[in-house]
Amino acid sequence: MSVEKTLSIIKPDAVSRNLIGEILGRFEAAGLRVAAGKLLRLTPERAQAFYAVHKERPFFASLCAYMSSGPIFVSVLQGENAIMKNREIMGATDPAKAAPGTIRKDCGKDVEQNAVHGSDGPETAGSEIAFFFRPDEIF
Ligand code: IDP
Ligand code: MG
Repeated sequence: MSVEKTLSIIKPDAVSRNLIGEILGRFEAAGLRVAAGKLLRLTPERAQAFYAVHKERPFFASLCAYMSSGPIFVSVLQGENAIMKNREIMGATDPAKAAPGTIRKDCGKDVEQNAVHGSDGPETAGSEIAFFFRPDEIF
């Protein structure tokens, strides 16, 4: 194991329900540290660029509309094994299938509006962090 950085997004459904503190608290309680963070709103074009890997999926247009529908809180989480640890704390993509105690189980609305995003591997973590943060914004 090693100290890693990963990108986390608190999605519009969770920001609108006032869950930023609740969700960041869960990351901190699990030993992850917030190394960068900001509230912003994606344009539809920026959302399409962020989710380009999914552009052939049937839910792509709806996903990008949703992700640009309101503010999101983006952060860099740092810690031992941060990428997989974050995925475990988030839970499965579909809140209905996510394990008890996970963020998506407790805070997600449905398979699309599932409260949080987290990078799925070292390469995506690097590119997703660079999508939102300059090096001097990361501590
Ligand atoms: P992940 O966020 O758990 O990595 P991905 O398969 O990468 O899941 O999907 C990216 C995002 O697209 C999901 O978090 C969710 O918001 C949305 N999504 C995934 N599958 C579906 C679906 O079947 N219907 C609607 N939206 C979906
Ligand atoms: Mg994914």
